Order: sequence, then C-alpha cells, then structure tokens
Amino acid sequence: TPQTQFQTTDFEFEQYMEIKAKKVNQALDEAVPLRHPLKIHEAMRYSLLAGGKRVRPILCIASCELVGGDEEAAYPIACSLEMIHTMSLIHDDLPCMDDDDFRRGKPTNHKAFGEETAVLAGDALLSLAFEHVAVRSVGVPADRVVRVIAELGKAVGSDGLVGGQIVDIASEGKQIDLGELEYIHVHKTAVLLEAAVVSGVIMGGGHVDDIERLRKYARYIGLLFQVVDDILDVTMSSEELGKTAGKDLITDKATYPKLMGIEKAKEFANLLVAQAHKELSFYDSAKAAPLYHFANYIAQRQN
Ligand code: GRG
Repeated sequence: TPQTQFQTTDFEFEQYMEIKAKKVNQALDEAVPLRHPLKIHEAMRYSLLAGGKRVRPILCIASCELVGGDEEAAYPIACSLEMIHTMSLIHDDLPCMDDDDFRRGKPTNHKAFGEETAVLAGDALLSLAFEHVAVRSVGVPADRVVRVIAELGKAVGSDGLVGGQIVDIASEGKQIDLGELEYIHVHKTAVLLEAAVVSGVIMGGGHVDDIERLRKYARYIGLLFQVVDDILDVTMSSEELGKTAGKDLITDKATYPKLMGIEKAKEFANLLVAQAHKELSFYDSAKAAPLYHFANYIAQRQN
C-alpha cells in the first residue's frame, strides 16, 4: 500500500509522461536526420520514431532530476537508451529470432525494409547510441560521461541484453525453473531499465549512495515489469490470445503465474512495488514523485 506522504502529493503522472515523451521524441528526431544513404536512415527513423512509451528515457531524466541534476544533462543518454532499446526490438523481431510481423502497431523493420536493412539499421542505432552520448553530452564532466558509457556497454553485451537473449533462445521448448526465468527477465528487461536509472543519477551528479539506492529501485521495477507482463498474459481476454503477448502461453513458455500461481504472482508484484517505494523513502517526496508513480504505472499498466 502506498505511503501516505506520497498520497498527499497531487502529482500528475500522465501529464509528466506526456511532456517528457514529447521532448524525447523531438530529441530523437533531431538525433537521426534523414540523409544519404537514405534507405538506412529511413529504416532507423522508422523504428525509432514509431511510438513506444519512452519508459527508459523518462526514467533516466527523472532520476537525473531526483538527485538535483538539470534535465538537459540527461537528454543525450536518454536518447541513447531509446536507440539501444529500439535496436534490440528490431533484432528481436527478425526471422532468425522471434520472427514477428508487427511492432509498435506497425509492420516490423524487416517487413518494411527487408532483412538486410533491418540488421544494419539495428547495428547503426547501436553504434550511434554510443557516439551520441559521447558527442552530445556537452557541459557535463567527462568522468560522468565515461561512467555512463561503461554502464550502457555492460547493459547491452553478454552480461546484459545479449546474455538474456541467448539464454532465452537456449531455453526454447525446454522446462525451465524460476532461477533461469529470472535470469532471462533480468537480462532482457531489467538491466536496461537499471542502466537508465543509474545513468540518469550519474549525469545528475548523484553520489555513490544515490547510485546504490536507485539501482535497487531499478532492479525492483525491472522485475516488476516482467511479472506484470506475465500476469497480463494470463488475464488477457481470450480473443486476444494467439496474437501478441498471449503467444507465450501457447508456446508453453515458463511465466511467473505458471511457476508460482496467479495469486502468488500478484502478491510478488505488490511486494516489488513496495520494495521499490522503500528505496525512494530517503528522498523528498515531491522530488521522488515521478519515480514513485513510475513503479505504480508499471504495476498497473495494461499493455
Ligand atoms: C542488444 C546487441 C543487441 C542485440 C539484441 C534481440 C536482443 C539482443 C535482445 C532482446 C531484447 C528484448 C527484445 C527484450 C524485451 C524488452 C521489452 C520489455 C520490450 C518492451 O518494452 P516496452 O514495453 O516497449 O517499453 P515500447 O514499445 O513502449 O518501447
């Protein structure tokens, strides 16, 4: 249950998300201008600007502001995070991976541009992500930029997204236990959310204690993200099954509700929200309001 100190703040979370997402979209649009060679830049922009909730950039900006940083310091890395997230979606959708036809309400990148271009668009976005944060973070002490680049690199590689994806692929068609399921989720989803929060804290000039506290917060909401996803799979209406998220059930993949039961999974989600909130209790409640509501938003999301 939410702490009373937060219930009394009349923070407009939806409005906050809308305002920040608009600024992020504008920054992303400017980060990848349409230029020669047209095809690759079209493909990069197609997926990058296709919508998406902008969860990772906004988490980054909110974390930067929480520790007293200027939000402008967070925009370059916020954009880099979205570039990486987008490229992981493009590659995840490829025929050699999940083989999906639709993403963010549009045909997937390889459906629109062909497989060769989709692979390259992903590669180009990944490379641009590192260039962008290094080049655009002007006025921020160089040591912060270097630390953030290290965070980002780790979140992408074999200890991050790639690690999660390879274990996921290896587990296909096999019975896996809760430990393995958690490894996949932590690496495919939570590490990038964690990198978003921690890089925001670093860019905002946060101290070691801030990094530790907010890293824990990020881990809780990262896991929460996936537990909620799994619960949504089960509670989705039957006509939705067989479309997108419901396919996990059909392919008999392990999920939290399956491994622990739907009620226990819901209890686990509530516990994760409470634990995330607890990490914020150190901060002024008005300043922590965005991250506080973010945890609720992830818990309550419907898609
Ligand atoms: C990163 C080099 C590199 C390769 C990619 C394919 C792959 C390795 C990793 C898979 C990563 C993946 C697709 C994880 C799922 C992440 C996830 C929770 C997606 C949904 O995120 P939302 O809900 O989506 O934030 P929107 O569209 O709103 O951004």
